[in-house]
Amino acid sequence: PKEIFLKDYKQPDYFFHNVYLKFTLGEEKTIVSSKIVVSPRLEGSTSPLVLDGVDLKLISLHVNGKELKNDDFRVDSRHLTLTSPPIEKFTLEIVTEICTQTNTSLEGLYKSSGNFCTECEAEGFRKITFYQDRPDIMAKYTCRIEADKSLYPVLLSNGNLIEQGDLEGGKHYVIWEDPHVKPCYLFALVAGQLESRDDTFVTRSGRKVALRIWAPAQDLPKTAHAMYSLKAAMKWDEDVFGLEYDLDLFNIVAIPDYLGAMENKSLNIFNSNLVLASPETATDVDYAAILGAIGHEYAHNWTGNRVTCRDWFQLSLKEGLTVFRDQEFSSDMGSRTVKRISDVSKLRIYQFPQDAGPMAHPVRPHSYIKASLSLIIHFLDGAEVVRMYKTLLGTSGFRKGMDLYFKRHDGQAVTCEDFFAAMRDANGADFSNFLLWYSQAGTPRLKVTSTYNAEAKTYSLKFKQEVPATPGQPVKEPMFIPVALGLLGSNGNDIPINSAYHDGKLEIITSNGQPGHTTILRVTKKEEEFVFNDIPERPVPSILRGYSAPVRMDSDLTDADLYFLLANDCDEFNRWEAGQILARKLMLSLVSDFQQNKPLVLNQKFLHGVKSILGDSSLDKEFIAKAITLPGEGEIMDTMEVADPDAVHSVRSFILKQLASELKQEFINTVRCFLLYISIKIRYNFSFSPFLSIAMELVSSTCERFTAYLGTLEDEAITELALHEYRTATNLTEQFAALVALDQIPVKIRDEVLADFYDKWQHDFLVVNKWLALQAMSDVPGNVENVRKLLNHPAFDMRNTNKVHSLIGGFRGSPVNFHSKDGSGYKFLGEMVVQLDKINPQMASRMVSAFSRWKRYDETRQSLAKAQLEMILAANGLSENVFEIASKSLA
Ligand code: DPP
Ligand code: ZN
Repeated sequence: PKEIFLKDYKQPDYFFHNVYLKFTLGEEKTIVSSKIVVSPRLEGSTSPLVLDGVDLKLISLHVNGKELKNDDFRVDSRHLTLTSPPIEKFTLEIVTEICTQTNTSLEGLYKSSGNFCTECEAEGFRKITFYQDRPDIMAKYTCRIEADKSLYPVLLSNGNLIEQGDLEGGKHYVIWEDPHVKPCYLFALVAGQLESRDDTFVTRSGRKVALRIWAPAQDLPKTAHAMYSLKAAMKWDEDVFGLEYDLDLFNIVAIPDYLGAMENKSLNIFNSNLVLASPETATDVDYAAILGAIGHEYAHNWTGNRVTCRDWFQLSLKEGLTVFRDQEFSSDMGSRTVKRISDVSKLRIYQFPQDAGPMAHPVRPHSYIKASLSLIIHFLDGAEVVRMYKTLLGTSGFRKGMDLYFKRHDGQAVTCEDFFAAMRDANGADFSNFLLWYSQAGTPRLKVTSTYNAEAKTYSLKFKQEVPATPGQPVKEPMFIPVALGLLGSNGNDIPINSAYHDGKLEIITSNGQPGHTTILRVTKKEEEFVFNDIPERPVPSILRGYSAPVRMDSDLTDADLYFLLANDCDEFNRWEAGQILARKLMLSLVSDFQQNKPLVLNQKFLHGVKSILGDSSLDKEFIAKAITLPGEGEIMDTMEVADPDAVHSVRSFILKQLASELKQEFINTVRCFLLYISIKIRYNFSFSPFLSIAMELVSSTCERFTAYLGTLEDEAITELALHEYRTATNLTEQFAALVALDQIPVKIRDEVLADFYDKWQHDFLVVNKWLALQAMSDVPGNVENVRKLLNHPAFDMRNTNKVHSLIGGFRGSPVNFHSKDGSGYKFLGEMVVQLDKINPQMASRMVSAFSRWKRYDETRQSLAKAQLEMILAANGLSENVFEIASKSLA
């Protein structure tokens, strides 16, 4: 496999202008005819024209209407090369045959549950026809589809439907025309038996847009929340960014077996679980995921589609920006603090560990083997970079930058520098070394120390930063870190900050529209000091408010300072953060006790902290749930020299158990109070009101978290309580909450209840997936055997991404059983990767990445994991996807 480098980027030798595609969809084979208007970039160019193509059978090839002779072109397994194409504008016609029935890669054109659909990002279009499959080739598309009318009554593609009619032999055809230029990765086609929920949206300039959400007929009732989300997203983009939708039709399709979601122009395609929800079966997490996903793909219409990426190294240009935009959308639709907490937790769980391991790469990578691989990488870091522009420039400065970006680049394929330049130029901003956020890998460490001078009434903060070495980048430069800061006085309020000495110069400080007296400091050097004047008493600093930069911070704050922030900070994010820092410190010190065989004792101050949060009726319920959630085991292991899954798991379980037993009454009261909300919901049987429904779901899944707490008590009474709840539950949410608790208890009743649950819900595939995931993640000893059994259960299917994700992916996320010291968990995952790679390399590569941090563990686990990676690499016919991750992990 060949590595591709950013520095080798070259402009294409040929441009494509208009593309006419014709699909004749068939059961045995599909014929794709394309007619492309081509022109050389440089006049008189004699370069060959190289087209990408994989798994295609070439039927015919014409240039300007004349069939090409054998010595005018070459075909191999990856390319079709025209050795000497005309030196002026010409028409290229290619007919190919593809076999969609055997395509299980979920790329290109394939069949899913009897329907045809496409996925072309990153490089799937080359599985449809020969093409210059790169995003900087932008063209206008017309697409004709012919198919059997009874099997495929609905035929969709991008843009506007301009013609349709019947053909002989029970067939029909449609012609779609997309007036906007686009790269081929945004092409889409869907054909099948689908029905739509219809609505309309009138844009602020009066364009009436037809909205259609397509799904199999029986699922249509579950699309209400998706439609609500779509309309909200369209309105939000107008209100916040002045961005209007640009066609008269917007389609969304829910496909049961789809990898994530895709922003194809005017024809977004989603995995069904990102579209379908009903109050009976969805939890808050599902509702929020749908809102976020629909918001995300819609937001791409401008950030990704109207302005796209020049090459796949620039993926963050559209993904980082669009993830940021969907985060903002969700924040505006619900609680900003709670959303920020979830996003930062994800960053810590997924991004930071990756950035500290062999797969570490900058926001914009320097090289890759397989372009589609970068798609599995989270874009949370890229979104953080975009957020920092906004923190530095303020809301209106950021908006000015966005406006200039669209003014300059609408209809173009551009780079991260272009985005940076628009932000800078629109604001006349001095960004010094900000671009390093794109090119340096690794999470910066920021150390902060403070001193108060009572006589001079000055307060000093010293910052020291370091970016750790990462593969291929041993030496790093200091980053530009925006630090949002507040100084709390003893009354808990912010002390106004007016001026500071920085670099020996007096700087006047303004608060830039932030809450309280928050100030944005620009930390740009390896070491740097700020001295604040007129500070009447020793303050408690609230540093990195709202998590203003994606760094790992150490400070000299005492536990007393942290408890003070937890109680008083006007920045709610930092209140939560103070609690997390305390919990992390507590967990790490207990881990060390555990390793030294000392008895574990829970700090009473911590217990009281949790108690006071549980009992604080003024706090938002979701915030309470976040605040009492301990940092995850992965997050704690990530901060250890040698990760010790046994110790971390024992300690976390110990704390949960202590809290649950000492605060049993408080937890039960809280659960009761939540259950009350749920029963209100059931009693009044609310008709669909999205806000209310979201609020209710939030409450009910919060309740799930509490019962999980209680489930850690192997107390018979709790088992009884959970069983009682399970049996008397009148809806899924309640019943599932009880099941979550029972799932963690290794007793016979567990199996019976799980079997009973399946009997009840087997008709609903979304619920069945949750049931699979729940069992896969269980901490009961020796769970790998249960998971192996489930592979043969009728509910499981290796070809279905959602089921693989739930069962195998779920198991991979269980710290106890995956990391089992007898190697059984690693062995299981190794076998699964090899099997899965034959069916779907993209899914296999997602699974193999669980091994990438093997060096973080003890020697026994290291050698067990290494053996699995070596076994995988030795497998016959390994895909590039899995090869890239497995080989980099071993390097
Ligand atoms: N571009 C796609 C998305 O944004 C990646 N699957 O969801
Ligand atoms: Zn995206």
